[in-house]
Amino acid sequence: MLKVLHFADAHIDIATYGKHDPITGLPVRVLDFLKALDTIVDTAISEKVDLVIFAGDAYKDRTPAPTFQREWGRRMMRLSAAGIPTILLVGNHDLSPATGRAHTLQEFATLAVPHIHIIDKPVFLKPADLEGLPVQVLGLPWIFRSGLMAALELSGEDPDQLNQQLENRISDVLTQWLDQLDPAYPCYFDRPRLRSGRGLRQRTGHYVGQRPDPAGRSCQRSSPRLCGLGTYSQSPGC
Ligand SMILES: [Mn+2]
Repeated sequence: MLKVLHFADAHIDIATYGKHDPITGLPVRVLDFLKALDTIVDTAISEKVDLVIFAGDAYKDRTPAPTFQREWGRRMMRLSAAGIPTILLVGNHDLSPATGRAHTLQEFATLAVPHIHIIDKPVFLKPADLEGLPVQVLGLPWIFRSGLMAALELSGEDPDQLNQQLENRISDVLTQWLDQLDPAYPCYFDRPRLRSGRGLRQRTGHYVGQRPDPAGRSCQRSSPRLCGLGTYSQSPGC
């Protein structure tokens, strides 16, 4: 059986309150996040998981300080060195709304870090894309509405109409992917929340099937072997 470790919303740089640790110089609160991240990485290695799926938000700040990048990078490199295929999906906090800016996970792709797979655009990963693992992943990273509009060549004159158009196009893409699923392999659906109008946000669930969103309906209909993974938050902006 395939062993998958999923986590999300690391936000390791949230350090608004509290003292600094005199030895590392890092905020004590950050040390808590890093300890939790160590537990995740240790578990992935000790349990010999086949795949790690991170569903977005390594940091809170989309321009993280080098110290935080070092700490995140050290831990991802442990997964890489252990030879564990690791998917890092770009979340809303990992991406700048400004066109052309790199996201916070960019360097792993630029430097082609072994076993680290960055999802920064909608993608359907098959076994051949995932080092031969018998698994499929539908990756839908965070895309700001302006970027989504540009990618889909939509104009934004009427917000309600635009939301509907976006929803339809995303649903179309997902439906096409779902039609191509190989029933021989399990499939994971990896995405953060979609950023768009309130109406669409309310209709898009974090987990497949838990809320009445087009992706959820399509996925439930398509395959009982499909599992949704995502970020989880009860409040906007997380
Ligand atoms: Mn988050």
